[in-house]
Amino acid sequence: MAEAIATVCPYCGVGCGLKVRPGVTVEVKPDPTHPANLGRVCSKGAALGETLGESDRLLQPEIGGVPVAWDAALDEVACRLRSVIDAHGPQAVAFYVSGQLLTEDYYVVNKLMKGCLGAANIDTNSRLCMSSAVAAYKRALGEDAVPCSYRDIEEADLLVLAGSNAAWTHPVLYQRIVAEKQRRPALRVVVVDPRRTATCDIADLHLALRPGTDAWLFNGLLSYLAREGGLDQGFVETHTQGFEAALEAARGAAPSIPAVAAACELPAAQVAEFFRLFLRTEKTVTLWSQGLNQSSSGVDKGAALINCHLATGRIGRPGMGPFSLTGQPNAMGGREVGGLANQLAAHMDIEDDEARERVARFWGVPTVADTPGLKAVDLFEAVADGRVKAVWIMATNPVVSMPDADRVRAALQACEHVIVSDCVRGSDTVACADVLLPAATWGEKDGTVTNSERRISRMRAFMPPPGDARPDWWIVTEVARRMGYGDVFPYRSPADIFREHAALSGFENEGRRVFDIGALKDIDDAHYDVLAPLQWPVNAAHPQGGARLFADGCFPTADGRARLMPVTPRAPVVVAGDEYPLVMNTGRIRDQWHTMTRTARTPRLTTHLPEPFVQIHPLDADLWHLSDGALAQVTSPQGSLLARVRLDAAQRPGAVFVPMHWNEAYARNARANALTAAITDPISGQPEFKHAPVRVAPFRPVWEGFLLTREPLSAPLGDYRVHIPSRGFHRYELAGESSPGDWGQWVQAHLLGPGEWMEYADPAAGRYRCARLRDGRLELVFFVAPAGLPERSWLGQMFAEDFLDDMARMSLLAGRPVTGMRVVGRQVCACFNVGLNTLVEAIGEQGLTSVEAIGAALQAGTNCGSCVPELREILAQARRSA
Ligand SMILES: Nc1nc2c(c(=O)[nH]1)N[C@H]1C(S)=C(S)[C@@H](COP(=O)(O)OP(=O)(O)OC[C@H]3O[C@@H](n4cnc5c(=O)[nH]c(N)nc54)[C@H](O)[C@@H]3O)O[C@H]1N2
Ligand SMILES: Nc1nc2c(c(=O)[nH]1)N[C@H]1C(S)=C(S)[C@@H](COP(=O)(O)OP(=O)(O)OC[C@H]3O[C@@H](n4cnc5c(=O)[nH]c(N)nc54)[C@H](O)[C@@H]3O)O[C@H]1N2
Ligand code: SF4
Ligand SMILES: [Mo]
Repeated sequence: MAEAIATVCPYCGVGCGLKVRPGVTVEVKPDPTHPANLGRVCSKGAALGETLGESDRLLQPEIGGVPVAWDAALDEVACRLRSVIDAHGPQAVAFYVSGQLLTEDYYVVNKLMKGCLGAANIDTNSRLCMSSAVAAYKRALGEDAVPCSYRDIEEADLLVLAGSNAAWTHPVLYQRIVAEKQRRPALRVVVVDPRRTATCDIADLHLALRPGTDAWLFNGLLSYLAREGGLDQGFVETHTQGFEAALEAARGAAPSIPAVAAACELPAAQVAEFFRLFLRTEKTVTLWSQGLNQSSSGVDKGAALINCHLATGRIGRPGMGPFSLTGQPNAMGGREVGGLANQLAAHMDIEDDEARERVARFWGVPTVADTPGLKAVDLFEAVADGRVKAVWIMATNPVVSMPDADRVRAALQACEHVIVSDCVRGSDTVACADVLLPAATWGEKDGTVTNSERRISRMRAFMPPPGDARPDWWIVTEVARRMGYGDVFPYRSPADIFREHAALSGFENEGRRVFDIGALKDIDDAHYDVLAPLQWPVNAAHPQGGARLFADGCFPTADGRARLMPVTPRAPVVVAGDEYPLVMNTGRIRDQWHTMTRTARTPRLTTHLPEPFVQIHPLDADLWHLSDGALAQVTSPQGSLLARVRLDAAQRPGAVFVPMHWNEAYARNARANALTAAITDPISGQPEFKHAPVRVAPFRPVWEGFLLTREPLSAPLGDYRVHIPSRGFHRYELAGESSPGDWGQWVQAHLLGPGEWMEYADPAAGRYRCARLRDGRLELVFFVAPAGLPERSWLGQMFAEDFLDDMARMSLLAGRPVTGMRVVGRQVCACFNVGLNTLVEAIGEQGLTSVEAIGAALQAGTNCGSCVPELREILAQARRSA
C-alpha cells in the first residue's frame, strides 16, 4: 500500500491537516498530528477522495475554443497583455485572483502585476470575503494581523459568534468548540445571527437580531461596559488611542439597553444577558465572519466589535481576542503576499513611498505600482465600460460569485481578452473565456497555505495533474518570462518562491512588520518538503512561530498604540419596501463549496440539500402564498431566480435565506447573485451580500417532473432545472411554464435508447410516466405531472439493483414503492448515507433518545459530526410528535 502523504484540505480556512493514501481509490483521512484539527474532519473534507478524477477537467490550453500546446497558449497570453499595455497603458490590464491560490502562486502573480506591469490592477475574491475584516484590523491594530489562535477559543469562558455559521462553514473548529463545551459546561456560547442556524445548537443565547444591526449591538456593548465599570482603564490609557471618540459615538447611537433592543429588534432581556455575560467574563473570544463583513458598513461592524476588546484589554492574552474567521484555505496567505489591490507585499502599503522603494529594490525592478488598483466590483465595472481591455481570472468564478452577476457576465462576454485559468471545463466563467489555461489543483500541486490562526501548512501533491494541466505559479512564471521579465522570475519550484517570499517579509523589517517569516528564507528544498505546520511570525524572536500576537500591548502603529474607531451605525444601503418587502440573506450550506465545481462531483455531498431553495418563515409564507416544497420566484431590481420553498421557523420574519452555490453548470435560473446589487463598503469595497431587498412569489409551472437517468440529459427542458449528480445516476428536477405537448413524442425525440420501455400517459390530466430497462436494469425513469409528484428517494435506490423483478417494475410506474421496501428518505448523514426515514423509524422502533444512541444504532453522526445539530432537531421533532 502506498504511504500516506500529509497535506491540507483545500476548502475552508480552518486548514485541517489530512493524510492521503493515493491509489485507484484515494483514501483521505484526518491527520491526528495537525494542530488545526487534531484528527478531526468534516463532511466535505472526508469526501475529497471522491471529488477527484478527470471528468469535466480542463486538460489542454485553448484559444478561441481550439486546443493548443502550452507554448502557443503562453505566447498568446503574453502577446495579448503586451499589446493591450502598449496600446492603452498598464491600467487597461487586470488580474482577478483567489484565496484558493497557494501562497507561491499568489506571490508571483502579485509581483508580475505590481512589480512589472506598472499598475496594481490585481484584486482577489477575498475582496468579497475578508476585506472588511482586513480593513478593521488594520485601522485598529496597525496591521492586518489576527491576534489569536484556535487554542484561545478552547481557553475562553465566553465565545461570541457574530455572523458566523461555523457549524456548517468552519465545521472542525465548531467541533472543537462542542468538545470543549462538553468537557467544560461552564463555557458560554452566544450566537448573533438573524437566523437560528445549526451553530445555535450549542448556544446558551441566540440573538436573532434584525439584519444589518450589529453595529448598534456592539456600540451598545461598549457604552454599557463604560457605564458598568467594565473597562480596563490601564490598558486603555497605556495602549490605545481614540477611546473617548469611540465611546461618544457608541453612546450617541446606542445609549441604553432599551435603545439597543429597539434598534436590533431584540428582547431587552436578551441584550442585557449578553452584555452581562461579556462584562463578567474576562476570557472572551469574539469570532466574526460574513454576517458582519459582507455589508456596506462591514468595516465599521468589525471596528465596533474590536473596540469592545480594546476597551476591556481583552487582546493578546490566553483565551481572549477579536478573531475574524477566514473563509478560504489561503485567504490569509493572500493577505501576506498583498493580493488585494490596495496592498503591496509582505504587509507593506502601496501608498507608502519608503515601502514601495524597498520592495522595488528587493525585487530588482525600477519601480512598483504607486497607486492602488481597482477593487473587484470596480474592476469588473471597468471591464464593462471598456477601460480594462484584458482580464486574467484565476481560481475563481466571478460570473457566479460577484454581485450583480449578470452584469459581470455581460462585461466578460463583451471583453476581447478574457483569460481564465481553472481546472474545470464547465464553469459559468470558463464559458466566457477567450483563452483557457488548464490549472493543476488539489492533490496535484505543491505549496503552502495559511489558515485562520496564521498557521502555514504545506499542501503536497500526491498525484500527477491530468492532461496538460500545470500549477498556477508555473503558468504565471512562463507568461512573465515571455513578457521579458525572466530575470526577476527565475523560479524552478514553489520552494524557490517561498524562500523569496520569506526573505521579503524579513527584509529591512526590524520588528516593524508583524508578518515576518524571515527565519525561513534559507530553507532548503528538503526542509521545505517536510515543513511542519507553524504559525507566523517565524523570526529571531519566535524561531518556532508564535501563537499569540500583541502580548506586550505594543501595536504596529506609529505610536505603538491600538486605535478605537468611532462608529456611527448605518443600515443597509437599500432597505425592504413596498415593491421588495423581504430581505434576502445569502450564504452557505453544509455540504457545498461555493460554486460547486468540486463538491457537486460526489453524490455524498449533493444529497443533503439537493436543490436551490429559499428559506422563509411560515408567517411570511402565508402572506405571500408560498407552500413548503413548492417552487417560488425570488425577484430583485437586478434579476430573479427560481428555488424550492423551505418553510422554517428558524428564519426571522421579513428575511429569507438563499444559498449562494447554485449556478448555470448545475441549475437554470438559480444564481443568488443575479439578484444582489453591486453595493459596497466605502472603505473595504466588500459587497453587501447579506441584505438584498426582494419579493417572493409562487412560481406556477404548468408541469413539474423529475428524471432519473444513467446518462446525463443534454436536451434543453424546463425553466426550473436542477442537475443533481447521484449514486449511479443523474437526477434532474424539472418544471416548465410551457409544456412540449405530447410527452411521449418528446421522450422519443430526446431520451431514446435501447432496451425495454414502459409508459403510462394520461394526456387529459397532464400526467406522463415512463421508464427504460436494459437487461433488467433500470436505465431511466421520468415522471411528469401538473403537480404532486411522488417521493423519489426509493426510485433512486432502484438504480443500485442489477435486476428489477415484476413487482419492482410495476412499482416504477405506479409511483409507489413495493411493500416491504425500505425507503431511506432524504439524506441527513453524508458520511454513512443515513436517510431521514431510516432515522425516524429507528427513533420510533428502538426508542432512541440521544444523538449518541443514534450513533450506536446507525453510525449517523459518528464520523465528521456535521449532521449532529440536525440529528438533535430530528429527535426533538420526534419527541414533539410522540
Ligand atoms: N460548507 C461550506 N463552508 C464554507 C464555505 C462554503 O462555500 N461551504 N466557504 C468558506 C468561505 S470562503 C467563507 S468566507 C466562510 C463564510 O462563513 P460564514 O460567514 O459562517 O458563512 P455565511 O453562510 O456566508 O454567513 C454566516 C451567517 O451570517 C448570517 N447573517 C446574515 N446577515 C447577518 C447580519 O446582519 N448580522 C449577523 N450577525 N449575521 C448575519 C447568516 O444568516 C449566516 O448564517 O465559509 C467557509 N466555509
Ligand atoms: N451572494 C453571495 N455571494 C458570495 C458570497 C456570499 O456569501 N453570498 N460569498 C463570497 C465569498 S466569501 C467568496 S470567498 C466567493 C467565492 O466564490 P468563487 O471564488 O467564485 O468560488 P469557487 O467555486 O471557490 O471558485 C473557485 C474556482 O477555482 C477553480 N480552481 C480550483 N482549484 C484551482 C487551482 O488550483 N487553480 C486554478 N487556477 N483554479 C482552481 C475551481 O474550479 C473554481 O472554478 O463568493 C463570494 N460570493
Ligand atoms: S473544516 Fe472541513 S472543509 Fe474546513 S478545512 Fe477542515 S475538513 Fe476542510
Ligand atoms: Mo469567502
